[in-house]
Amino acid sequence: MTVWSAAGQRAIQRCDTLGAAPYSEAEGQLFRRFLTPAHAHAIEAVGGWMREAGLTTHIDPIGNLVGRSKAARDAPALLIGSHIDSVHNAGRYDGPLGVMIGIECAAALARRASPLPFAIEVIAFGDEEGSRFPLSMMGSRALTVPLGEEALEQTDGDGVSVAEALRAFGLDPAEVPAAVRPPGQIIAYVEPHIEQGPVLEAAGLPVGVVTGIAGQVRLIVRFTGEAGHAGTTPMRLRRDPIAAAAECVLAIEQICAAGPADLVGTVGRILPSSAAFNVIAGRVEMGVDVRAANDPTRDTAVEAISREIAAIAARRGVAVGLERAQTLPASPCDPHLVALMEDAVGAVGVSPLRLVSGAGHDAMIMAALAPTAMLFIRCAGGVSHNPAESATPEDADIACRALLAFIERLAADFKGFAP
Ligand code: HGY
Ligand code: MN
Ligand code: MN
Repeated sequence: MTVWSAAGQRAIQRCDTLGAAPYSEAEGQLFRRFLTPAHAHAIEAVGGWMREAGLTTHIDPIGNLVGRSKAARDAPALLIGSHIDSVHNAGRYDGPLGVMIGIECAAALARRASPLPFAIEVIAFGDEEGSRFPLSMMGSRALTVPLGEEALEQTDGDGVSVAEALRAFGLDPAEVPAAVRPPGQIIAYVEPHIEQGPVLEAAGLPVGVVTGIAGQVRLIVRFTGEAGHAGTTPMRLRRDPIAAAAECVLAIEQICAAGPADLVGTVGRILPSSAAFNVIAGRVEMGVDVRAANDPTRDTAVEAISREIAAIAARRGVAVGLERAQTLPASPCDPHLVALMEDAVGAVGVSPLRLVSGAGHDAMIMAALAPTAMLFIRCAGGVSHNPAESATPEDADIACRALLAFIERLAADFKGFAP
């Protein structure tokens, strides 16, 4: 078995290990939210694997786990990483596989004959999915800007604030601004990640080169109708917010289906104020996710959706409030790094395919701090955010080799850091 097949095997096995208790909050499925005991257990395991690879580890003020190679203290670093939090009932590879591939590369580079001209840091972001608090990607955001009061006072479904969760995790919210990385410390950020789509599998390719990440908007829509008795309220007198929300779901689907192929709209959350057979709910909160490869397309769709929601609510006599909860601009990867990644993928015998990521990633936040690159790994059927998500040791192995070839090219190219 060549050293690399062990790397791919180990990366997949470690993701599988993290897919079960005590690294999950839920029995029989994977659910690992930011700053929970499951997150703390995952940090322990991943920290141990980082140290085995020769990295010195620490937890930063926002709860990210960082492993740094032996290099001069002030040496700038290439940051390799992804997230270790998950959605509810998640797959095992969305996030962790990128961290494990980073660890494998760090271990291989530690055996390199001559030292690299920069340090290697592998980072496991604690929050990317936003599955505990409304704002997502707090792990990477905290590296780019000081997270303010508003972010720290957000609460989860149990009313626990980010600040309280940090304290319970053993961290001090007052220290969070210290998580910001000064310009000049990071030469580039590279994120290996499963594709979470069908393109690589359809092309018969194990890895692909990401050119950019679609921008996304999250809307929270609050409908207020009139609660009533299901048996005694005539249909013509109803102001039913669930029916209004249902009509809006179909309208969102029609608007996005009529747009370009990369425009997508999803209602993944409809929360009624009551859930009973015999009650007309009084209120409904709906979550809408709209994405497109470029921001103008996305924003045009959001405007059309907002108009249609208002029209439907008015027609039904239902009051409606619409809040733009989050806007993530489309994020192009650095063209020079894309070219290096393309060359590296070719060097390991894979024909390079360029593709846009419809999924959001920490790389879109890290782009504020450093040039970014992403390497996609094929996943079966493109299935993700689903326990059926899967990737193979062979593809993980090829990704390790491609990423190592990328790092070698970056080192050959490196002329010192110009902050
Ligand atoms: O929402 C996303 O695209 C990512 O999985 N957080
Ligand atoms: Mn992810
Ligand atoms: Mn995800």
